[in-house]
Amino acid sequence: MALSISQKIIASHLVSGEMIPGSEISVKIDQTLTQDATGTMAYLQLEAMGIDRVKTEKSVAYIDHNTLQSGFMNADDHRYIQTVCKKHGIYCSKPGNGICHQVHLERFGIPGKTLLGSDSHTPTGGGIGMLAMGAGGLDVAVAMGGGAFYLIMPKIVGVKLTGKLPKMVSAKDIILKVLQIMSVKGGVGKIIEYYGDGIKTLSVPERSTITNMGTELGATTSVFPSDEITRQFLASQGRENDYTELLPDDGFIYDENIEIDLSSLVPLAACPHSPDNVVPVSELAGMKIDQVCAGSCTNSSYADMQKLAAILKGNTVAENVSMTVSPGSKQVFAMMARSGALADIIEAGARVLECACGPCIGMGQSPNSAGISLRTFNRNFEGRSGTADGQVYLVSPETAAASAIKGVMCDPRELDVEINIINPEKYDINDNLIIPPAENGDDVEVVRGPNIKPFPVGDALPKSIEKPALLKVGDNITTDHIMPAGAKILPYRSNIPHLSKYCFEAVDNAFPNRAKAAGGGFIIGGENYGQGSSREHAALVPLWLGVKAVIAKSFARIHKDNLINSGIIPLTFKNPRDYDLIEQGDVLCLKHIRAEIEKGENVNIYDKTKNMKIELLCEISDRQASILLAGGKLNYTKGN
Ligand code: MIC
Ligand code: SF4
Repeated sequence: MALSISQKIIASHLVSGEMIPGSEISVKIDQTLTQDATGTMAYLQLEAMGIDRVKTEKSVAYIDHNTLQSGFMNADDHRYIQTVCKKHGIYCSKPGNGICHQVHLERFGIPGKTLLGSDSHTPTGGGIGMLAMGAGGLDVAVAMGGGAFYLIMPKIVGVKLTGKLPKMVSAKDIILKVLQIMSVKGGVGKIIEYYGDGIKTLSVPERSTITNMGTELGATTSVFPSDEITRQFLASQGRENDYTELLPDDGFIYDENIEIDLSSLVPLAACPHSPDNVVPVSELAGMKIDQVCAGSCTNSSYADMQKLAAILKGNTVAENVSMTVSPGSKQVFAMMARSGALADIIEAGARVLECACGPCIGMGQSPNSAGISLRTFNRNFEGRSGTADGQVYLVSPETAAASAIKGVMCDPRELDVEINIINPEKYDINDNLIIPPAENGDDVEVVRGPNIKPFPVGDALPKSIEKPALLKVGDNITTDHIMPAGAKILPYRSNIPHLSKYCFEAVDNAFPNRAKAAGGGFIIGGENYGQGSSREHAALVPLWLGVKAVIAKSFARIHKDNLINSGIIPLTFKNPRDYDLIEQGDVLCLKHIRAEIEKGENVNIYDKTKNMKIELLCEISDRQASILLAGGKLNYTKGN
């Protein structure tokens, strides 16, 4: 049988299940990555599971999100991560070394391997033919301990690229086009594989921009073949030995097909507040802008930075615009300095930030009130920038730089500049900020600061639950809505009680107190509940506030897993129209919930306020049912 690229990787890593779309499988994980905002929790869980030494081929902890140190909290967490890594066999990439996905691609990713990361943009690794997936920290901790990763076998969507990109149109415009076609929930339960002659025109950094932002489709992951271009990239990173060719078999038939002629693409922009709200930049041309931020794990490669520099060179950022540039890694940053690109960027008046996530996760650089901010990032969810009414547009580096100097949204094809960026034959390699683990961790002392508080662990599922509907929300609720990030809150990622004060802050700031007063209850959600980040805090914090179940029209993959891992039941409406029947405040009763989950039956909920019964589905595997019955994955793992 002809196999696709990801099917080949799955087949060679399959631990259980059959590769039938929709059924549960598990795969062996070769590599893991964590970042600090999810990593602290993942390592606390690793310790709680009693895992002495990681069993993966390579596990790396990156410190890239919480790099602002306006109190002791982040610095304490950095110390904790660095020491816990040293003890348990994990490499630690120090702050200043760069954004996890960029550094992992440069220094560690290997075609054909599986990578599980506690960050939703882990699929960046698909740019070199890895099966790279995001997951909650607990799933990553289990994988570090040698446990398999469970997922629903996805369908395979083929995106055939033909032709060649026109001048000033770039990889970002390709993925924005795919988002326009498929929407933010179009990729749920699917892997996106790119093929066709057009891929031969795309370098690894360009391919990785596409697989990175494939996350915004809700896809399990996105993958490019590993071919001559991959070999050249690995060779330029001094890692040619890591190369293996990985192509789809001739005659493989994709479950769905999309075809894009690259030569027909134009510069695109995702308008507020969703990455699939895509229009041609030309339609927005002339719109006055306030801020431009370049960087993030989507567009911070050396080539992206060189493009910015080429456009900014000899120009000045418009007086109404504040522009920031965050290089993706120390390697990129140092090479920009050596090539002179950094000087061109500084000279033009851009504000150069450290190589970290920075403004992408609201760590500084929030726009002015109602400010229009153009960002080369991957998410423009409402409030994510740190300014509640900020208007974020997602664009390519070319559009960002052109608009920065014009002061208005500008189609970069209008500029009179030639940019011809050639990827370096040899990148400058210096891994001095990657701390290897101790050979024998026994003597290493793990340092814990006062910011680290115990995390909540669920209780075994009771026979029945009667509680109020604490909150009713609409479609596409993101994890940024459920558990916001940003400079004010991120330092408390290892302090769930403190974080709980901000749960659903932008939606309804009375929620935390209401939940506590009621002794917990239910959340009612629409389609694609929990899209976006892998942060398990969006489950752990509701757990701490007493949330027992979320009843939604549909769920995003990682968040659904995180709810189950925390012992919160993810339920869907059998008839989605029943969503309209339940109102916030209704008292709901799951009379036989334990028995229903045990037997794998449909779940009935009684709305006592309305005196009616509503049929729900609990679409989970037997293994997930056992996790829920145990009150979450930690209890389940300890009990097995
Ligand atoms: C994000 O882009 O939202 C983050 C911050 O990288 C998250 C992880 C987190 O919340 O810590 C992600 O994408 O998973
Ligand atoms: Fe960091 Fe932003 Fe990438 Fe998340 S999306 S990993 S916050 S750069």
